[in-house]
Amino acid sequence: MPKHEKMWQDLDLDVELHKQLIESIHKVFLNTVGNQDKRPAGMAYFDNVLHESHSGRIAELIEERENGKKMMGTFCIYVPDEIAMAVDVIPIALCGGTQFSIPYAEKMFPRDICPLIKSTMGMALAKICPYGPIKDLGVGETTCDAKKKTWDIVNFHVMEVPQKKDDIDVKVWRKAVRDFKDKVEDLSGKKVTSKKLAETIRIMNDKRRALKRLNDLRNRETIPISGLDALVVMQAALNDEPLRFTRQLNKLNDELEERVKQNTSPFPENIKRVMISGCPAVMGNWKVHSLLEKAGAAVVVDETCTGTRYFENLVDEQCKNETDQLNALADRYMSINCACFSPNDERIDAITEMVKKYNVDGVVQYILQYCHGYNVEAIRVGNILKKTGTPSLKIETDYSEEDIGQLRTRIDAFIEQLS
Ligand code: BJ8
Repeated sequence: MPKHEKMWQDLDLDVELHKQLIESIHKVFLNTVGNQDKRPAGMAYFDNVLHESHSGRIAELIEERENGKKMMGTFCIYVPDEIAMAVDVIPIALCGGTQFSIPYAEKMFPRDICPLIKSTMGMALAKICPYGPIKDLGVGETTCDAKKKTWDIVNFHVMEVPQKKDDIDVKVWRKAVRDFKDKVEDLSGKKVTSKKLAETIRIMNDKRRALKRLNDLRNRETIPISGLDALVVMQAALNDEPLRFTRQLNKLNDELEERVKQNTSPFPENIKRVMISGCPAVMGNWKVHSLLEKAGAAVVVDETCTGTRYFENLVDEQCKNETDQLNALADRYMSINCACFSPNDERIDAITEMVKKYNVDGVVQYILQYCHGYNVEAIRVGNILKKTGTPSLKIETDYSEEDIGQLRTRIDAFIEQLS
């Protein structure tokens, strides 16, 4: 019996179907991430995080649970990991990025909801997600309609993310953060302390600092890493143990510094620099980054939740008591400019600044099919880019390979336009 098969059986997974899932993801990985040239050696670690996400990482989490920790599944970067970690609850993102599981979700869910939700729910319904059986708590949020209604079905704890950023909304969100603290305290039977919070805030800030360092390196004239590999790092960030992740990322960053000095890049000189802006691309989803870079562009920055929105803005580390720490946490998370906010001027301003900061030649607005928030906000984003003379392309797509030919043609034409 192959390694980990017994574990999957014990978790009551459909082992045969699970094998097909892994093969399917592996095939996509080889055709995208795996067939790039001049990859940094340090990427081997992050590739492995992806490969081990259903095996070694699950075994590790099971062991942690046996040692008294709890596990919490999340679906949005609005959930403040620091608070859970302060009471030994391990947060893991549950979002699915594979087409394989979508038909299983469509047996129950409407077809016309976003692939991220369908992919995740399909994995649970088809019994091929090992995280479902080992999670002690699921945490959702009120960011988009399809997610909100999904939580009612799967019985998640729901955090109220407001839709505006006025004073009253800040109060609502701070309360949601305090309620979340109560929830994880109940789950673990432990109390959040100011000392523990200070420790977990530092751990997560260090992780953000390392991710920012990676992003700054992508902004050099010699681009030392592909956008696709940077995406793999981001996807690993949502799954890996944070201290280990940060250590490995800093090692990779050191290697990238060296590559800049040696003028080593996966790209030719004067390549067109592109920013991706919009929806997250979670583990298993490498489609648009791969198409863009194969077509001859370099993705130098991602204005997404698998990009800058995940790591920008640190939590204030100077707060001296628990109340101030919780408010500082709430404030940092509320500065994430998700398209669920209205108005969302902060996101428009951030995009304008990033175009300049990263010296991008063009922006690709990446919209997951049926994500109405980002899709409608794309009009404002497109208008501001037009005003600043930045060429942009809006891509609305799912996880399937059906539209790859058509996307390739549009991307080729876009890159031609940048030249
Ligand atoms: S903070 S972007 S991670 S909600 S699931 S909104 S793609 S229709 S993921 Fe998100 Fe939090 Fe916002 Fe970021 Fe659209 Fe799909 Fe909804 Fe989605």
